[in-house]
Parts: sequence; structure tokens; C-alpha cells
Amino acid sequence: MTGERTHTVNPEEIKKEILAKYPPKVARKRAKQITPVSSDEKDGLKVGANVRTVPGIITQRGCCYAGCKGVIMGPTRDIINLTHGPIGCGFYSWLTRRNQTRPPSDDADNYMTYCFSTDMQDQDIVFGGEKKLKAAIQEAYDIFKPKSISIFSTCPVGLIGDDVHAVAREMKEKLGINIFGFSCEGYKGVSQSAGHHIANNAIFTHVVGLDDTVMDAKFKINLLGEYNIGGDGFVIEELLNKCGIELVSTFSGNSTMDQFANCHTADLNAVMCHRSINYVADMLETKYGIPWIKVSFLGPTSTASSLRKIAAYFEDQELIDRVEAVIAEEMAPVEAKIKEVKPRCEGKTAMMFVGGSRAHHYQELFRDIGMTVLSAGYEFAHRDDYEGRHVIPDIKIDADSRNIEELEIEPDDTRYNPRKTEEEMKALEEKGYPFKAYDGMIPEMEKGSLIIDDISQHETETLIAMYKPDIFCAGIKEKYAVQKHGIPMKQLHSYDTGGPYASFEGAINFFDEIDRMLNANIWQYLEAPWQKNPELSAKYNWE
Ligand code: CFM
Ligand code: HCA
Repeated sequence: MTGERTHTVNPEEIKKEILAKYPPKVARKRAKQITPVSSDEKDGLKVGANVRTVPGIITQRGCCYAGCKGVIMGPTRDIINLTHGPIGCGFYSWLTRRNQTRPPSDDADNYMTYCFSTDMQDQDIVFGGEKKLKAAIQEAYDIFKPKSISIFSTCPVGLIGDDVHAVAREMKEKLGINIFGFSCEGYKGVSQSAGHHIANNAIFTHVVGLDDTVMDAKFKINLLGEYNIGGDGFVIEELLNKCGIELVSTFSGNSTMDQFANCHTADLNAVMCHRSINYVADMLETKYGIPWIKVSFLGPTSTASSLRKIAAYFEDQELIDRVEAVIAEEMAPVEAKIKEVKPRCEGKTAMMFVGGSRAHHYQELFRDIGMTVLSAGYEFAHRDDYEGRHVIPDIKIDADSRNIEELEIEPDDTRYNPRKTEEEMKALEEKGYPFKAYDGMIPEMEKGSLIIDDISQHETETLIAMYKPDIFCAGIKEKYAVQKHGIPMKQLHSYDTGGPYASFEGAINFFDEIDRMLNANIWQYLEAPWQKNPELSAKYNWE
């Protein structure tokens, strides 16, 4: 369903043009992260990733603190997430991601609408901030009486040596609630990816396994790597429920600490954003024997095949039949919407530079309405997110980020339900369900396109000038610069004010949104009046 190509730019030329502006040493480094897709033969293509940004380059990446506090812990409503640091860190990681939550009742704990921070000042940097941190924990406890408090370290905390873990231990003892700290100083690692690992490891260590209550449901799964941006998690859960599948927990959209505590009782883990959470899936498999499969609910084809994979795992005919009935019912309005918008979108081109998974998950949605992706890349993904998990077996998946020794894992704890063995999983895969297979971005990219990892401002502007895309998808840092080029810009992080875009229902929303943006006539008015009529500047020049 690919649209007609409207451009003829050679990706090798664009790469050359981009690198020409850099000093030789920088050019050599950036060259490894810019990969032209020059032919249909993509085996062996590599994209350098997960390396430090060259100082001085304007990157779009976030920091370790953002990954830990904003991304992983931000969507959990029944814990007080307290930022130990200057007020800006807490403020800018406070719901800007548009992660939504739905407490079951008005009196259920929901602290997400509050922004908690120690508001560090100069004197705290000079004399130390531990006292202030203790006082903040006490104050939050006195006002809200939460069951858990977590503390997030920002850059100055590590630099001045405040010991958030000692404070957490002391206050935990004093208040008798669960309190733990994260050493997630912004400068750690090379991007927000380090923060994902730190947050997930702590949740696994301090929370998972605390509650053995087993949900009374025939098919119960955890959804990993879904953060309920713009309500995506809500529509996915509704779809699963319609099929008869229940969620024990989601990591971490619309989540609670209670759900994390008994997630080990689920039968299966379905992994959506591989980048942020694959190692949790691995740890849950190693420790509790819960197998995991890769899914995506972005795009109708992926949604349908993910439902089928889950049903195939359970090998239950009734479930398989119900899933097929739901797919048939939900697909009809999606197909009708595609038919409606495709004539207006077909042949248009898009670019997308987003985090660590959406820059490939969203490609299907554009393809479905006949559009082509000219260039794409992640901000902070690792090589397996480009090259896939089964394609290049020599990539050891995040071995560096798994901390099995520290977690004292006892393998194969299958107390809760008989789960499938590796052999049984293999037998199912032979039937046509490649459960863990994960393609990554490269197979999505067409001949003539360009992959760029950790794109910079200069590279973005060069791409726009040379490829002239019809729409550009990225985040808030790029938004206005792109719009000033007269190109519609869709935020694929926060979805601007839109969403949900997941599941069948979300796909319909997305198609409508892209149609509206591509075909709005606002862009033709972007030129200032005096650019078209130079005499105006003389007319209004009163000096
Ligand atoms: Fe996963 Fe995400 Fe993403 Fe991500 Fe993010 Fe996000 Fe993202 Mo912004 S967890 S990697 S760290 S899908 S916050 S919900 S949109 S960069 S592509
Ligand atoms: C983050 C969060 C972010 C930022 C998005 C953006 C998000 O990385 O700290 O730059 O617009 O999705 O909110 O990725």
C-alpha cells in the first residue's frame, strides 16, 4: 500500500551534505549514526546507537532523571514521586508527557496531579540538601499519608553527594511506609535510557512479588512498555477486555504500586515498547517463569496480529474465535476511514524522529494511508531497536543493564500457574507465531530513505531543506523550528492535544489527524506579508 514517490533525493548525497558542515572528528563520529538505505537489500545494515552525544551538538535527547522520573515512574498514581533538586526538573517532568490515569474512585490515591520537589536553592548546594529532603518527606507524609514515597536525584544531588538512599532508609524506618530512592542524576549514562533501567530495576527489586493474590481471570497478562499517553492504554485495555483478556498490570501507564506488587501472578507478558522495558520482561521470565512476547497496538495490522499472538499463546479455541470476531468488527470502520482519507494523503511523505520505539511503530499507520517515510531515527534507542532481535543474534540484549546478581534471582519460580516451557514456545513459533521476534526499524525503511540516530538541529534543517517532507513528526523541541519551515509538525511524544492513537479506535483518530494536518491550508500563509510585497515594509517603516 505504498504511495507514489514524489522525491528523488539520494540519501548518500544528504549524508554528505550533513557531514560537510562538521569538523573532521565530529563528522567521523556522526557518520556512524547516519545510515542511507540505498538499496532494497537491507541485511547487514547497521546504525551506530546508544553513544554519547558530541558536546556542542544540539541533541533532542532527554536525561537519565527524565527517563526514571518522568517516563517510568511518572504514570504511577499511588506513590508520591519527590524530586530532590531545583524546581525546574520537577516542573518540566510533571505530566508534560500527557500520561493519563483513571483512579477507580474519587477517594483512591492519585498524586499525579501534584508536583513534589525539594526546590533546592544555592545554600542547599553549598551546605547539603539532606535535611531539606527529610523535611519534604515528612511534610508530604503529614499531608497525604501515602503508602509509598520515592526520591529522584537530579544532577546537583550527585555532584554534592547527598545520600538519598540513607535518607530513604531513615525515613522508611521512622514513618513505616515504603520509601526508596533513585540515583538517577541527569548526567548519568548517555540518555534517558539509563533512567529507564534504574527505575525498572528498583521496582523489580522493591515492589514486584510483594503480593501473591491471584486475579480470578482465565487469561491474564501484563502489558509492558505502554505508558497511556493520550489515553492509548485505556483503549488497549478496552480492546483486550472485549476479547476476554484481563490486565494484571501495565508498566507503567495508568498504573499503581499494588499492580506492580502482584504482576508476577500473570500468565504472559506482552511487550509493547521494547526499548524501555525489555530487560524487565527478561527478569520476570528468569525469576517467575513468565514468558514474554513482542506486541504493538499501533496500526490496525499490528493490533490484529498482536491479539492473534496472545490468543495463540493460550491455545484456547474460544479465545481464538472471540479475537477473530473482535478483529472483524473493529477492522470494518478502520477500513472505511482509510478509504475516506487515502485519496487526500496518498503519495505524501513523512519524517519521524522519536524516542526509542515510536519512530518505527508509527510507520505502519502512515503506510496504510499511502504515505512514505523518507527519514526516521530514534533519539536514544540501542542497536537492537534498529537491527532487530532475531536478525542479528550477536547483539547481546542489554546485558549491561540487567542486574541479575543484585536481584538474587532464583530461576523458574512457577508457583502461580503452569506456564509454557521454552520447547512449547518454540513449537508455537513453528506454527507461525514468532513470539519474541522483533524486527526493529531497518526493515520498515524503503530504498532511498535515510536513518539518523540522535538527530541534531543542523541535521533536521538539512533534511527538511533537501527532502521537503509533507509532515514532520518529533517532539516539543523541534516543533516550532519545523513549523517555521512551513511544514506541519505532529508531536509523536505527547500527541499535541490529541490521541489516543493506539488500537483500532486510535488508528481512526490518527488517520483523521494526519488528513487534517496535511490538507490544512494554513501553511500557505506562512510567508510574512512583506516577503510577498516588499513595498509594505517601506509603508510601515516610520523611522
Ligand atoms: Fe518507549 Fe515511550 Fe518511546 Fe520511551 Fe520517551 Fe514516550 Fe518516546 Mo517520549 S517509553 S521509548 S522514553 S515509547 S517519553 S511513551 S514518547 S521518547 S518513543
Ligand atoms: C522525555 C519525555 C519526552 C519528551 C518529549 C519531547 C516525552 O524524554 O523526558 O521532547 O517533546 O515524551 O514527553 O520524551
